[in-house]
Amino acid sequence: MTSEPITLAVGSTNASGDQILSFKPEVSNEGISQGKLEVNSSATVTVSFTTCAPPPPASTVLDNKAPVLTVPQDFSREATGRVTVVDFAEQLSAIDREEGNLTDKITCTPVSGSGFAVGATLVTCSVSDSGKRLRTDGSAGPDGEVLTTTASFTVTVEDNTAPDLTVPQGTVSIPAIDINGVSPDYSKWVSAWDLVDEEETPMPVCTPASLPIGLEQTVECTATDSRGNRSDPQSFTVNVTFASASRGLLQPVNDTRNGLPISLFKAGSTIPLKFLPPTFAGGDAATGLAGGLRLVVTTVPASGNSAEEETTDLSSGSTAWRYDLTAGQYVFNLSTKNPFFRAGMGYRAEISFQGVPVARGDFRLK
Ligand SMILES: [Ca+2]
Ligand SMILES: [Ca+2]
Repeated sequence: MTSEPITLAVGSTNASGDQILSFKPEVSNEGISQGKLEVNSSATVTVSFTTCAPPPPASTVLDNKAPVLTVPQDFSREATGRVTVVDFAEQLSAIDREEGNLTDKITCTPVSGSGFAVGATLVTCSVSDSGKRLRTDGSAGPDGEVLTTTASFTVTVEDNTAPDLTVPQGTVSIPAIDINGVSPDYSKWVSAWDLVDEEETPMPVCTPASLPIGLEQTVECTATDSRGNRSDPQSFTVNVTFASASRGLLQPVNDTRNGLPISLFKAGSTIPLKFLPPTFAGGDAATGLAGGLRLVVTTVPASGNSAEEETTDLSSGSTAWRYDLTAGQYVFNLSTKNPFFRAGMGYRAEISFQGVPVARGDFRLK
């Protein structure tokens, strides 16, 4: 290519006395790699150019870049057991400029899907590339140093769940150990299970700790795990009874449960009501009950008599109950002079201590 002459400013001279010209062609420099300068006496400069091939683009090897590793934010999970399986693989990713998706090469300690104990656990993940390098033109360059990226997050397993508490559904009967009742070992009837504590779940706490002799007493229990999560209270019913069952009356009142005929007494007479003492859990006879015994006499409708039962408590105003140490029996002399007692009627005598039956017998008046 040639161009029209252009006028250039004259600069200084070099050591040889040549004129040095400095100029910037007002044309694209793409095709200009060299030129030729001629200087004449009148300082007219003629510049001619030859066309050269464009220079090849510069192509250098780029530095390797480390993979970009993405891990979850710190997060929490509710415990599902002594250890809780936590899966976070779906939340991991790694992208490398030179090698693309490296998610499959991520390693974590502990690994996703591990069992995590209650509390905070630091998870550290890392991923390494293969050290590949690229040229600026996108072609593969020589391998460089392998680069590793590390990232951490915290998994916190929390236990906010109270233990499962199990109490009896029906009424529990517990024999008294003495006249004051019993301090039950509730672990025989009550249990708790906590997902995290498992077999180390603390025993439930039940109140009251001790119970008097008596029926239909309410016991309330709660279960608390080792981290202080307390269950809602649950209650059940306890009868504190005697170890021996309710017994029949002794002679002179026939025990009809043994097949004897019903005893017949004259109206207005005094009937001795006697029975053997019940026993406590250890087998000892309960001989100190006299002050708390209660007698209830009920009419038993005779055949053809449709009258409703009547009930009366004759314990007050009658001779007191006493324990006959020699005979080993409780004794109560029942006077039938009271108008409640009438010839021709049948009666049932029921004796209890703090509501717990201890003896029962039937008789008739003539
Ligand atoms: Ca890389
Ligand atoms: Ca728990």
